[in-house]
Amino acid sequence: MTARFTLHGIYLSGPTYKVGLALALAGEPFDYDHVNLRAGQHKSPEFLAKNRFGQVPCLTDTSNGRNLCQSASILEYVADKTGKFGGATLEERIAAREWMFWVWDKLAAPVYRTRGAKAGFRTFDEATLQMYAAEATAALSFLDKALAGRDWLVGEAPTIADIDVYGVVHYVGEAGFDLAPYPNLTAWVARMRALPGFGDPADILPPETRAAA
Ligand SMILES: N[C@@H](CCC(=O)N[C@@H](CS)C(=O)NCC(=O)O)C(=O)O
Repeated sequence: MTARFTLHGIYLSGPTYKVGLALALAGEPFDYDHVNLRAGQHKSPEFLAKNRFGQVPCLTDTSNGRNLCQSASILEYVADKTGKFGGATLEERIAAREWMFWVWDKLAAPVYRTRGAKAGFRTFDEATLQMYAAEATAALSFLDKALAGRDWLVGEAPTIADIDVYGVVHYVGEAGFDLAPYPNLTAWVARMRALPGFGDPADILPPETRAAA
């Protein structure tokens, strides 16, 4: 049987992982379409017709033909359609959205870009790398304080804010930063990893196109 959702992405992509993780945690099987960025597939007319920004991830909802883009926006859609992780009240939904804007603003760039540099995909001069290290440290420290005395970023249960932020925090080690100085954040990471359905990128994103199991 064809799955309701098709995730278009690449296994190395943090934003693609966030969406795959949200679907996995929601218990929603999905078909997976490997987009070959090296070959420029994300700039092909067929792909641009799905995502005008020419980026992964993209999520197709085959029940209505919608193609969704921008990982945080996709998480809101998944929460809306599955009824999971969206937040219990309007206040929680607003707070979740605020966290998702915050993480892209303050943590995603320094972590993802430094990780890209470590893996040899990106090149930055030393001053830029130092700036990213300072930004990552400030944002991780902020997150650690925000998690003091609470289990989840918003309300009393995990939301797409946690999934979205986890989708960046997961790569902190690969970027060469350390979570050890942040006990609240480290405990939250353990809670995320204990959620039913949780998987690492390698569990969730295959290196090739694959139908839902
Ligand atoms: N803000 C976007 C960022 C997506 C993004 O940066 N995707 C990268 C792969 S991780 C990509 O497609 N890069 C190719 C490009 O931008 O041309 C999101 O959250 O979905």
